Amino acid sequence: MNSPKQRQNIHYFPGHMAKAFAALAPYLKSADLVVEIADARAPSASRNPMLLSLLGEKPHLLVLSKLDRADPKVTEAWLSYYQSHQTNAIASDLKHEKIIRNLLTGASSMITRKREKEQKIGMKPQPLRLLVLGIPNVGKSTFINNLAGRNAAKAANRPGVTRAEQWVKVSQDFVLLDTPGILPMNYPSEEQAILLACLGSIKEEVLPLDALADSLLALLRSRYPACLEERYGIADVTPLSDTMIYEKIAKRMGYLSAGGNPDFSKARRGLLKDFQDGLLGRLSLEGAPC
Ligand SMILES: Nc1nc2c(ncn2[C@@H]2O[C@H](COP(=O)(O)OP(=O)(O)OP(=O)(O)O)[C@@H](O)[C@H]2O)c(=O)[nH]1
Ligand SMILES: [Mg+2]
Repeated sequence: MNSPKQRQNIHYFPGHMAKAFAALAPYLKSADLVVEIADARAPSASRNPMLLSLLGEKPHLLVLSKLDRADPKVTEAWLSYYQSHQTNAIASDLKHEKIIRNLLTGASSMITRKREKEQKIGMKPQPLRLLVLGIPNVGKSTFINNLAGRNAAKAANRPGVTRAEQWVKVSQDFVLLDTPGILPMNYPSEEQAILLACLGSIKEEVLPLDALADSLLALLRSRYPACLEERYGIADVTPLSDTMIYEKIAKRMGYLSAGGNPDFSKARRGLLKDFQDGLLGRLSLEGAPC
């Protein structure tokens, strides 16, 4: 896990992200509210401190996406944590839940303030300008499509889908700016990079897949052994070695070599894919701080 080669591999900041980061300042200036999207399954690792450092006094709403994929109790704990740390935050299933009401609640004080200001200077109400940002694949474009009620922004389950900024008018109340996902330039820890790769926010080629699956397995063993047991028909993972677990996964899922032996590489890939597709249940990889 800690070989110098692997450490080198996870520092990933392609040119288009540098460009997108440099382009943010003027958009930020004209925005009324910054909506930062992070993944509810790893709310800390999926935030980018580099983006937050730009915000200054700008009103900010944190939206934890993929609520339907995260452990509900853990998400609740994160929301209480934010509430007690003066962070405006909501959690949502951006794919299936109409988030307009949620957003209106989260942004209500900002809307009221803007309307009061406009009224004072005799100005017609203008739509609130929302700048949507975050790391890749967290659901920024999905958030915009959800509000717009149409596929106004391209969204897909891989990092780097949005490549350029795009304004989308959503209603009389909101105009939104979709932005390309931007990763931190440097990761504070290897653990964070591993979490981001599990969430699909870093391209798969960037990390050694086997090591990634092993890290995910370690996390799942400690946090959600029952999910592994249920999905792969294992009675008790506790006494088993990783190799034995992969062997059981391979047999259960039919990941076998031509000779009928368990294919460990396929079993590792299968585990990662099952997590990414939500087939292991609602799991959170990071608990809220106490
Ligand atoms: N289950 C679930 N899937 C979601 C949710 N939000 C987004 N997704 C999925 O996550 C994937 C990424 O969504 P995008 O909206 O393209 O993410 P993005 O942040 O715009 O990604 P980039 O443009 O690559 O930076 C897509 O497959 C979405 O359908 C959610 O709340 N729940
Ligand atoms: Mg996008």
